Amino acid sequence: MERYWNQEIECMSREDMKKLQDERLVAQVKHVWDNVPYYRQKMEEKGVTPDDIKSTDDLYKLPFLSKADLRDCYPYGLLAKPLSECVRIHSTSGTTGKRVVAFYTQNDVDLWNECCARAITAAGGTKDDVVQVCYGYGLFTGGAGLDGGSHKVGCLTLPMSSGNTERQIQFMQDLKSTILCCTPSYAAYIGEAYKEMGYKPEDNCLKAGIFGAEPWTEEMRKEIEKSLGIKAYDIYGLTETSGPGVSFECSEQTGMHINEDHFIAEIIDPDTGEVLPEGEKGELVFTSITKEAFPLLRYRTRDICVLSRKKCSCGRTLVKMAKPMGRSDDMLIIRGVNVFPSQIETVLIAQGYPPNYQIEIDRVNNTDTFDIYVEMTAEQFSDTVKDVQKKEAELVGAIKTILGINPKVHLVSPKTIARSEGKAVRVIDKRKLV
Ligand code: DLL
Repeated sequence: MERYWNQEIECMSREDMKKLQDERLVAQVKHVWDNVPYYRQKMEEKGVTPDDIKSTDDLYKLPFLSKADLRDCYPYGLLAKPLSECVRIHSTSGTTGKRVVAFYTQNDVDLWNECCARAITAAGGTKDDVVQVCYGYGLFTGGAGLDGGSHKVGCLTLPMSSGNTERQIQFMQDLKSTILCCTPSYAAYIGEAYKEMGYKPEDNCLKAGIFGAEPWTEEMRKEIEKSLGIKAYDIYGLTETSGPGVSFECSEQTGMHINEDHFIAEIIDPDTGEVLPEGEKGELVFTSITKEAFPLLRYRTRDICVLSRKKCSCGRTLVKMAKPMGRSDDMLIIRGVNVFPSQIETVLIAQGYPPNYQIEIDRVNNTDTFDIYVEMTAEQFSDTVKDVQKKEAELVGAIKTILGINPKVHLVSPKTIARSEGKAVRVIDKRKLV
Protein backbone atom coordinates (compact mmCIF):
# COMPACT_ATOMS: atom_id res chain seq x y z
CA MET A 1 0.00 0.00 0.00
CA GLU A 2 1.26 3.47 -0.90
CA ARG A 3 2.26 5.57 2.09
CA TYR A 4 2.00 9.35 2.22
CA TRP A 5 3.58 11.77 4.65
CA ASN A 6 0.96 14.44 4.01
CA GLN A 7 -1.92 12.83 2.14
CA GLU A 8 -4.07 15.95 2.18
CA ILE A 9 -1.48 17.88 0.18
CA GLU A 10 0.02 15.05 -1.86
CA CYS A 11 -3.38 13.91 -3.14
CA MET A 12 -5.10 17.32 -3.23
CA SER A 13 -7.45 18.08 -6.12
CA ARG A 14 -6.03 20.22 -8.92
CA GLU A 15 -8.48 23.07 -8.17
CA ASP A 16 -7.59 23.16 -4.47
CA MET A 17 -3.88 23.07 -5.24
CA LYS A 18 -4.23 25.92 -7.72
CA LYS A 19 -6.12 27.96 -5.13
CA LEU A 20 -3.39 27.35 -2.56
CA GLN A 21 -0.69 28.27 -5.08
CA ASP A 22 -2.58 31.41 -6.14
CA GLU A 23 -2.82 32.66 -2.56
CA ARG A 24 0.78 31.83 -1.74
CA LEU A 25 2.14 33.36 -4.94
CA VAL A 26 0.35 36.67 -4.37
CA ALA A 27 1.73 36.86 -0.82
CA GLN A 28 5.22 35.86 -1.94
CA VAL A 29 5.40 38.50 -4.67
CA LYS A 30 4.41 41.15 -2.14
CA HIS A 31 7.02 39.81 0.30
CA VAL A 32 9.88 40.14 -2.19
CA TRP A 33 8.65 43.51 -3.50
CA ASP A 34 8.59 44.89 0.03
CA ASN A 35 11.86 43.37 1.20
CA VAL A 36 14.28 42.90 -1.70
CA PRO A 37 15.22 46.10 -3.56
CA TYR A 38 16.92 44.07 -6.30
CA TYR A 39 13.66 42.26 -7.12
CA ARG A 40 11.63 45.43 -6.96
CA GLN A 41 13.99 47.00 -9.49
CA LYS A 42 13.80 43.97 -11.81
CA MET A 43 10.01 44.05 -11.63
CA GLU A 44 9.90 47.80 -12.22
CA GLU A 45 12.13 47.38 -15.26
CA LYS A 46 9.55 44.94 -16.65
CA GLY A 47 6.71 47.27 -15.69
CA VAL A 48 5.17 44.83 -13.19
CA THR A 49 3.94 45.59 -9.68
CA PRO A 50 2.46 43.19 -7.10
CA ASP A 51 -1.02 44.42 -8.17
CA ASP A 52 -0.50 42.74 -11.55
CA ILE A 53 -0.08 39.31 -9.95
CA LYS A 54 -3.51 38.07 -8.92
CA SER A 55 -2.98 34.33 -9.45
CA THR A 56 -0.63 31.76 -10.97
CA ASP A 57 -2.09 32.70 -14.37
CA ASP A 58 -0.09 35.92 -14.07
CA LEU A 59 3.20 34.16 -13.30
CA TYR A 60 4.48 34.72 -16.85
CA LYS A 61 4.48 38.49 -16.24
CA LEU A 62 7.29 38.23 -13.68
CA PRO A 63 10.92 38.56 -14.75
CA PHE A 64 13.17 35.49 -14.68
CA LEU A 65 15.93 35.17 -12.15
CA SER A 66 19.18 33.48 -13.18
CA LYS A 67 22.41 32.32 -11.65
CA ALA A 68 23.95 35.59 -12.89
CA ASP A 69 21.50 37.51 -10.65
CA LEU A 70 22.53 35.36 -7.72
CA ARG A 71 26.15 36.14 -8.45
CA ASP A 72 25.44 39.87 -8.72
CA CYS A 73 23.68 39.79 -5.37
CA TYR A 74 26.28 37.71 -3.55
CA PRO A 75 26.14 37.27 -0.64
CA TYR A 76 23.25 39.18 0.99
CA GLY A 77 21.54 40.95 -1.92
CA LEU A 78 18.50 38.66 -2.24
CA LEU A 79 17.87 38.18 1.45
CA ALA A 80 14.19 38.84 2.22
CA LYS A 81 14.36 38.54 6.01
CA PRO A 82 16.58 40.27 8.57
CA LEU A 83 19.70 38.27 9.40
CA SER A 84 18.45 37.96 12.97
CA GLU A 85 15.67 35.68 11.67
CA CYS A 86 18.00 33.48 9.60
CA VAL A 87 19.34 30.34 11.22
CA ARG A 88 21.28 28.53 8.47
CA ILE A 89 23.08 28.82 5.18
CA HIS A 90 23.95 26.22 2.56
CA SER A 91 26.08 26.77 -0.46
CA THR A 92 27.07 25.26 -3.74
CA SER A 93 30.10 25.74 -5.90
CA GLY A 94 29.51 27.64 -9.09
CA THR A 95 31.45 26.68 -12.18
CA THR A 96 32.52 30.28 -12.55
CA GLY A 97 33.92 31.63 -9.32
CA LYS A 98 31.46 32.88 -6.75
CA ARG A 99 29.47 30.34 -4.80
CA VAL A 100 25.71 30.43 -4.44
CA VAL A 101 24.72 31.04 -0.82
CA ALA A 102 21.14 30.24 0.24
CA PHE A 103 19.63 31.36 3.55
CA TYR A 104 17.00 29.70 5.75
CA THR A 105 14.75 30.85 8.56
CA GLN A 106 13.67 28.18 11.05
CA ASN A 107 10.39 27.95 9.16
CA ASP A 108 12.31 27.38 5.89
CA VAL A 109 14.25 24.53 7.52
CA ASP A 110 11.01 23.00 8.85
CA LEU A 111 9.31 23.12 5.44
CA TRP A 112 12.40 21.65 3.77
CA ASN A 113 12.38 18.78 6.29
CA GLU A 114 8.70 18.24 5.45
CA CYS A 115 9.55 17.91 1.73
CA CYS A 116 12.27 15.36 2.48
CA ALA A 117 9.96 13.49 4.88
CA ARG A 118 7.52 13.08 1.96
CA ALA A 119 10.35 11.63 -0.16
CA ILE A 120 11.42 9.17 2.52
CA THR A 121 7.81 8.07 3.10
CA ALA A 122 7.25 7.60 -0.65
CA ALA A 123 10.30 5.29 -0.65
CA GLY A 124 8.58 3.21 2.04
CA GLY A 125 10.23 4.82 5.08
CA THR A 126 8.53 4.82 8.50
CA LYS A 127 9.75 5.47 12.03
CA ASP A 128 10.90 1.84 12.16
CA ASP A 129 13.54 2.42 9.49
CA VAL A 130 17.28 2.90 9.83
CA VAL A 131 18.33 5.59 7.36
CA GLN A 132 21.99 5.80 6.42
CA VAL A 133 22.71 9.26 5.05
CA CYS A 134 25.93 9.23 3.05
CA TYR A 135 25.40 12.46 1.16
CA GLY A 136 28.02 15.01 2.20
CA TYR A 137 27.21 17.00 5.35
CA GLY A 138 28.31 20.62 5.52
CA LEU A 139 27.64 23.36 3.01
CA PHE A 140 26.17 20.83 0.53
CA THR A 141 22.43 20.39 1.06
CA GLY A 142 22.31 16.60 0.57
CA GLY A 143 23.35 15.52 4.08
CA ALA A 144 21.33 18.12 5.99
CA GLY A 145 18.24 17.66 3.79
CA LEU A 146 17.85 13.90 4.07
CA ASP A 147 18.96 14.02 7.71
CA GLY A 148 16.20 16.52 8.50
CA GLY A 149 13.59 14.47 6.63
CA SER A 150 14.67 11.28 8.34
CA HIS A 151 14.37 12.91 11.79
CA LYS A 152 10.94 14.24 10.91
CA VAL A 153 9.71 10.76 9.94
CA GLY A 154 11.26 9.46 13.16
CA CYS A 155 13.71 7.03 11.56
CA LEU A 156 16.94 6.10 13.28
CA THR A 157 19.32 8.38 11.37
CA LEU A 158 22.95 7.47 10.68
CA PRO A 159 24.68 10.78 9.80
CA MET A 160 27.58 9.12 7.97
CA SER A 161 28.40 11.81 5.37
CA SER A 162 30.24 10.57 2.30
CA GLY A 163 33.48 8.62 2.07
CA ASN A 164 35.21 5.82 3.96
CA THR A 165 33.32 3.18 2.04
CA GLU A 166 34.43 0.21 4.17
CA ARG A 167 33.09 1.91 7.26
CA GLN A 168 29.84 2.69 5.42
CA ILE A 169 29.43 -1.00 4.63
CA GLN A 170 30.36 -2.04 8.16
CA PHE A 171 27.68 0.26 9.63
CA MET A 172 25.20 -0.84 6.99
CA GLN A 173 25.70 -4.46 8.08
CA ASP A 174 26.03 -3.97 11.85
CA LEU A 175 23.22 -1.44 12.32
CA LYS A 176 21.00 -3.13 9.74
CA SER A 177 20.37 -0.02 7.67
CA THR A 178 17.17 -0.24 5.65
CA ILE A 179 17.38 2.95 3.53
CA LEU A 180 20.51 4.31 1.89
CA CYS A 181 20.76 7.97 0.81
CA CYS A 182 23.63 9.16 -1.41
CA THR A 183 24.46 10.17 -4.97
CA PRO A 184 23.78 7.44 -7.54
CA SER A 185 27.46 7.29 -8.45
CA TYR A 186 28.37 6.70 -4.81
CA ALA A 187 25.63 4.06 -4.54
CA ALA A 188 27.16 2.28 -7.54
CA TYR A 189 30.56 2.45 -5.87
CA ILE A 190 29.18 1.10 -2.57
CA GLY A 191 27.55 -1.74 -4.55
CA GLU A 192 30.86 -2.56 -6.18
CA ALA A 193 32.80 -2.45 -2.89
CA TYR A 194 30.09 -4.54 -1.24
CA LYS A 195 30.59 -7.33 -3.75
CA GLU A 196 34.36 -7.12 -3.41
CA MET A 197 34.08 -7.55 0.34
CA GLY A 198 32.42 -10.88 -0.38
CA TYR A 199 28.79 -9.91 0.32
CA LYS A 200 25.77 -10.79 -1.76
CA PRO A 201 22.76 -8.46 -2.23
CA GLU A 202 20.67 -10.62 0.11
CA ASP A 203 23.21 -10.17 2.92
CA ASN A 204 21.95 -6.68 3.85
CA CYS A 205 18.71 -5.33 5.34
CA LEU A 206 18.40 -2.50 2.80
CA LYS A 207 15.06 -2.16 1.07
CA ALA A 208 15.37 1.21 -0.64
CA GLY A 209 17.79 3.90 -1.72
CA ILE A 210 17.10 7.61 -2.25
CA PHE A 211 19.55 8.83 -4.83
CA GLY A 212 19.91 12.18 -6.52
CA ALA A 213 22.01 15.35 -6.91
CA GLU A 214 23.25 14.35 -10.38
CA PRO A 215 21.80 12.94 -13.59
CA TRP A 216 21.57 9.15 -13.73
CA THR A 217 20.02 6.79 -16.21
CA GLU A 218 17.43 4.01 -15.97
CA GLU A 219 20.23 1.58 -16.79
CA MET A 220 22.21 2.80 -13.80
CA ARG A 221 19.13 2.43 -11.63
CA LYS A 222 18.89 -1.25 -12.60
CA GLU A 223 22.59 -1.79 -11.88
CA ILE A 224 22.33 -0.30 -8.41
CA GLU A 225 19.10 -2.14 -7.62
CA LYS A 226 20.73 -5.43 -8.61
CA SER A 227 24.01 -4.87 -6.79
CA LEU A 228 22.42 -3.97 -3.44
CA GLY A 229 19.08 -5.78 -3.71
CA ILE A 230 17.00 -2.62 -3.27
CA LYS A 231 14.48 -0.39 -4.97
CA ALA A 232 16.21 2.83 -6.05
CA TYR A 233 14.22 6.10 -5.89
CA ASP A 234 15.20 9.38 -7.48
CA ILE A 235 15.16 12.68 -5.59
CA TYR A 236 15.75 16.15 -7.02
CA GLY A 237 16.46 19.60 -5.76
CA LEU A 238 18.91 22.45 -5.84
CA THR A 239 20.56 24.61 -3.24
CA GLU A 240 18.78 27.72 -4.52
CA THR A 241 15.35 26.22 -3.76
CA SER A 242 16.46 24.77 -0.36
CA GLY A 243 18.03 21.46 -1.50
CA PRO A 244 16.80 17.89 -2.03
CA GLY A 245 13.06 17.33 -1.83
CA VAL A 246 11.79 19.78 -4.43
CA SER A 247 10.57 16.57 -6.07
CA PHE A 248 10.71 12.86 -5.28
CA GLU A 249 9.83 9.53 -6.79
CA CYS A 250 6.97 7.25 -5.75
CA SER A 251 6.42 3.51 -6.20
CA GLU A 252 5.67 3.97 -9.91
CA GLN A 253 9.27 5.16 -10.51
CA THR A 254 8.35 7.09 -13.63
CA GLY A 255 9.36 10.60 -12.70
CA MET A 256 9.37 12.77 -9.58
CA HIS A 257 6.36 14.45 -7.97
CA ILE A 258 7.02 18.14 -7.38
CA ASN A 259 5.98 19.51 -3.99
CA GLU A 260 3.64 22.01 -5.60
CA ASP A 261 2.44 23.53 -2.36
CA HIS A 262 5.97 24.97 -2.06
CA PHE A 263 7.24 25.20 -5.63
CA ILE A 264 5.52 26.20 -8.87
CA ALA A 265 7.20 24.60 -11.88
CA GLU A 266 7.24 25.90 -15.44
CA ILE A 267 9.00 24.62 -18.55
CA ILE A 268 10.34 27.28 -20.87
CA ASP A 269 12.13 27.43 -24.17
CA PRO A 270 15.70 28.16 -23.01
CA ASP A 271 16.36 30.39 -26.01
CA THR A 272 13.21 32.52 -26.11
CA GLY A 273 11.94 32.28 -22.53
CA GLU A 274 8.50 31.34 -23.84
CA VAL A 275 6.44 29.08 -21.53
CA LEU A 276 5.94 25.67 -23.16
CA PRO A 277 2.84 23.48 -22.85
CA GLU A 278 2.79 20.37 -20.66
CA GLY A 279 4.72 17.49 -22.18
CA GLU A 280 7.24 19.59 -24.08
CA LYS A 281 10.92 19.42 -23.28
CA GLY A 282 12.60 22.58 -22.05
CA GLU A 283 14.27 24.35 -19.14
CA LEU A 284 12.77 23.91 -15.72
CA VAL A 285 11.89 27.13 -13.87
CA PHE A 286 10.87 27.25 -10.21
CA THR A 287 9.06 29.80 -8.08
CA SER A 288 9.27 29.12 -4.36
CA ILE A 289 6.02 30.25 -2.78
CA THR A 290 6.70 29.52 0.88
CA LYS A 291 10.38 30.29 1.40
CA GLU A 292 10.91 33.27 3.68
CA ALA A 293 14.63 34.08 3.74
CA PHE A 294 15.61 33.33 0.14
CA PRO A 295 12.50 33.25 -2.03
CA LEU A 296 13.18 32.88 -5.73
CA LEU A 297 10.65 33.93 -8.34
CA ARG A 298 10.92 32.22 -11.73
CA TYR A 299 14.41 30.86 -11.13
CA ARG A 300 15.97 29.31 -14.24
CA THR A 301 17.50 26.01 -13.15
CA ARG A 302 19.23 25.20 -16.49
CA ASP A 303 17.92 21.64 -16.02
CA ILE A 304 16.32 20.21 -19.13
CA CYS A 305 13.23 18.12 -18.55
CA VAL A 306 9.53 17.49 -19.17
CA LEU A 307 6.47 17.87 -16.90
CA SER A 308 3.54 15.48 -16.86
CA ARG A 309 0.10 15.57 -15.26
CA LYS A 310 -0.76 12.01 -16.28
CA LYS A 311 -2.61 10.17 -13.52
CA CYS A 312 -0.12 8.36 -11.29
CA SER A 313 -0.85 4.91 -9.87
CA CYS A 314 0.46 6.03 -6.45
CA GLY A 315 -2.55 8.32 -6.01
CA ARG A 316 -0.54 11.54 -5.75
CA THR A 317 -1.86 14.42 -7.81
CA LEU A 318 1.36 16.45 -7.68
CA VAL A 319 2.76 17.17 -11.13
CA LYS A 320 5.66 14.93 -12.17
CA MET A 321 8.97 15.91 -13.73
CA ALA A 322 10.99 13.46 -15.78
CA LYS A 323 14.52 12.62 -14.76
CA PRO A 324 16.50 15.67 -15.90
CA MET A 325 18.63 14.50 -18.79
CA GLY A 326 21.27 17.09 -18.05
CA ARG A 327 21.72 20.80 -17.60
CA SER A 328 21.67 23.11 -20.54
CA ASP A 329 25.07 24.30 -19.33
CA ASP A 330 26.34 20.67 -19.05
CA MET A 331 25.31 19.96 -22.57
CA LEU A 332 28.36 19.47 -24.70
CA ILE A 333 28.53 20.65 -28.23
CA ILE A 334 30.99 18.38 -29.96
CA ARG A 335 31.64 19.02 -33.63
CA GLY A 336 28.39 20.94 -33.67
CA VAL A 337 26.33 18.10 -32.20
CA ASN A 338 24.51 18.39 -28.85
CA VAL A 339 25.67 15.64 -26.51
CA PHE A 340 24.54 14.84 -22.97
CA PRO A 341 26.79 12.54 -20.92
CA SER A 342 23.65 10.58 -19.94
CA GLN A 343 23.19 9.45 -23.57
CA ILE A 344 26.65 7.89 -23.49
CA GLU A 345 25.97 6.31 -20.10
CA THR A 346 22.85 4.63 -21.48
CA VAL A 347 24.83 2.99 -24.28
CA LEU A 348 27.65 1.87 -21.98
CA ILE A 349 25.42 0.19 -19.44
CA ALA A 350 23.23 -1.39 -22.12
CA GLN A 351 26.40 -2.99 -23.50
CA GLY A 352 27.29 -4.42 -20.10
CA TYR A 353 29.90 -1.89 -18.97
CA PRO A 354 29.95 -0.46 -15.43
CA PRO A 355 28.94 3.22 -15.02
CA ASN A 356 32.58 4.23 -14.65
CA TYR A 357 33.59 6.43 -17.53
CA GLN A 358 35.04 9.80 -18.37
CA ILE A 359 34.57 11.95 -21.45
CA GLU A 360 37.47 14.09 -22.59
CA ILE A 361 37.11 16.79 -25.19
CA ASP A 362 39.79 18.95 -26.69
CA ARG A 363 40.30 21.03 -29.78
CA VAL A 364 43.21 20.18 -32.06
CA ASN A 365 43.70 22.02 -35.37
CA ASN A 366 40.25 23.60 -34.98
CA THR A 367 38.55 20.20 -34.74
CA ASP A 368 37.00 18.77 -31.60
CA THR A 369 38.55 15.56 -30.30
CA PHE A 370 36.11 13.30 -28.47
CA ASP A 371 37.58 10.55 -26.27
CA ILE A 372 35.65 8.28 -23.96
CA TYR A 373 37.51 6.28 -21.33
CA VAL A 374 35.45 3.30 -20.23
CA GLU A 375 36.32 0.89 -17.51
CA MET A 376 35.93 -2.83 -18.08
CA THR A 377 34.70 -5.17 -15.38
CA ALA A 378 37.11 -7.87 -14.18
CA GLU A 379 35.17 -10.36 -16.35
CA GLN A 380 35.42 -8.18 -19.47
CA PHE A 381 39.10 -7.50 -18.94
CA SER A 382 41.26 -9.17 -21.54
CA ASP A 383 44.95 -9.23 -22.27
CA THR A 384 44.48 -9.71 -25.98
CA VAL A 385 44.80 -6.46 -27.84
CA LYS A 386 42.58 -7.81 -30.61
CA ASP A 387 39.82 -8.59 -28.15
CA VAL A 388 39.91 -5.10 -26.66
CA GLN A 389 40.00 -3.46 -30.09
CA LYS A 390 36.95 -5.45 -31.16
CA LYS A 391 35.02 -4.33 -28.06
CA GLU A 392 36.09 -0.71 -28.60
CA ALA A 393 34.90 -0.81 -32.21
CA GLU A 394 31.52 -2.18 -31.07
CA LEU A 395 31.11 0.67 -28.59
CA VAL A 396 32.09 3.29 -31.17
CA GLY A 397 29.39 1.89 -33.46
CA ALA A 398 26.72 1.93 -30.75
CA ILE A 399 27.55 5.51 -29.71
CA LYS A 400 27.68 6.71 -33.32
CA THR A 401 24.16 5.32 -33.83
CA ILE A 402 22.85 7.47 -30.96
CA LEU A 403 24.88 10.66 -31.43
CA GLY A 404 25.75 10.64 -35.10
CA ILE A 405 29.41 11.35 -34.40
CA ASN A 406 32.35 9.02 -33.85
CA PRO A 407 34.10 9.06 -30.49
CA LYS A 408 37.44 7.44 -29.80
CA VAL A 409 36.74 4.78 -27.20
CA HIS A 410 39.47 3.61 -24.84
CA LEU A 411 38.67 0.56 -22.75
CA VAL A 412 40.73 0.72 -19.58
CA SER A 413 41.52 -1.80 -16.83
CA PRO A 414 39.16 -2.24 -13.89
CA LYS A 415 39.54 0.37 -11.12
CA THR A 416 41.48 2.92 -13.14
CA ILE A 417 38.84 5.64 -13.28
CA ALA A 418 38.58 7.63 -10.04
CA ARG A 419 35.46 6.82 -8.00
CA SER A 420 33.26 9.56 -6.65
CA GLU A 421 31.86 9.82 -3.15
CA GLY A 422 29.73 12.81 -4.14
CA LYS A 423 28.81 14.01 -7.60
CA ALA A 424 30.77 12.19 -10.30
CA VAL A 425 33.09 14.09 -12.64
CA ARG A 426 32.08 12.75 -16.05
CA VAL A 427 33.47 15.37 -18.39
CA ILE A 428 36.86 16.96 -18.85
CA ASP A 429 36.46 19.71 -21.42
CA LYS A 430 39.91 21.00 -22.16
CA ARG A 431 38.55 23.43 -24.77
CA LYS A 432 37.43 25.78 -21.97
CA LEU A 433 41.04 26.27 -20.89
CA VAL A 434 42.07 27.82 -24.19
O1 DLL B 1 22.34 18.54 -5.65
C1 DLL B 1 20.61 19.01 -4.05
C2 DLL B 1 20.38 17.54 -3.88
C3 DLL B 1 21.04 16.86 -2.89
C4 DLL B 1 19.46 16.88 -4.67
C5 DLL B 1 20.79 15.52 -2.68
C6 DLL B 1 19.18 15.54 -4.48
C7 DLL B 1 19.85 14.86 -3.49
P1 DLL B 1 23.05 21.42 -5.95
O2 DLL B 1 24.38 20.95 -5.51
O3 DLL B 1 22.74 22.86 -5.85
O4 DLL B 1 21.93 20.71 -5.12
O5 DLL B 1 22.86 20.92 -7.44
C8 DLL B 1 21.64 21.11 -8.09
O6 DLL B 1 22.02 19.10 -9.38
O7 DLL B 1 20.15 21.79 -10.78
C9 DLL B 1 20.55 19.41 -11.19
O8 DLL B 1 21.32 19.83 -12.28
C10 DLL B 1 21.34 18.39 -10.41
N1 DLL B 1 20.44 17.40 -9.79
C11 DLL B 1 19.95 17.37 -8.54
N2 DLL B 1 19.17 16.29 -8.36
C12 DLL B 1 19.14 15.61 -9.55
C13 DLL B 1 18.51 14.44 -10.02
C14 DLL B 1 21.72 19.35 -5.02
N3 DLL B 1 17.76 13.67 -9.24
C15 DLL B 1 21.71 20.50 -9.47
N4 DLL B 1 18.70 14.10 -11.32
C16 DLL B 1 20.38 20.54 -10.18
C17 DLL B 1 19.46 14.86 -12.14
C18 DLL B 1 19.94 16.34 -10.47
N5 DLL B 1 20.08 15.96 -11.75
